[in-house]
Amino acid sequence: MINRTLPLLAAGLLLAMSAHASEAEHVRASQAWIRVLPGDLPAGAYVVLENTGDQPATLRSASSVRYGSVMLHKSSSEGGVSRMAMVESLVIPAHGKAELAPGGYHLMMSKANPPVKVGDDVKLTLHFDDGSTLDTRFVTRPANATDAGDPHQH
Ligand SMILES: [Cu+2]
Repeated sequence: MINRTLPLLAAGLLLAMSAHASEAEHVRASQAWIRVLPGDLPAGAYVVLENTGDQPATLRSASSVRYGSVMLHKSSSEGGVSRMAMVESLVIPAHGKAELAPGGYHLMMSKANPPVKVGDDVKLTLHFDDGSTLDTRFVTRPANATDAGDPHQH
């Protein structure tokens, strides 16, 4: 049973993958930045993801050689208390966008090695549901930064 179905399954997956362009190919990342906090405190990463494709794209995770741990989180505020929860994925609707921003979705990064300083450029690799990836350059900003602005205009 297993011997017969596995090759068929693999062939089906290959067919499905070649029929559509990958999710990452349709996603544009902009305003990517990291809020660097002092010491070993985890840093939040924020980015606007735009999906130019006809199918939704699903962000699953991210990774970086500079951080030992990168997690997808969502902040929320209930009765004046702000909290964070891990989330499994973030859907970027077809011809729509999803925003990772302070107070909402963000990537929470810790175990920086070597430590990341304000002014460093950090490359993150965004991983999508279909296995495709998007390398994105994030600029680092100080703890008191509140939104992305456009760092290239200053
Ligand atoms: Cu977090």
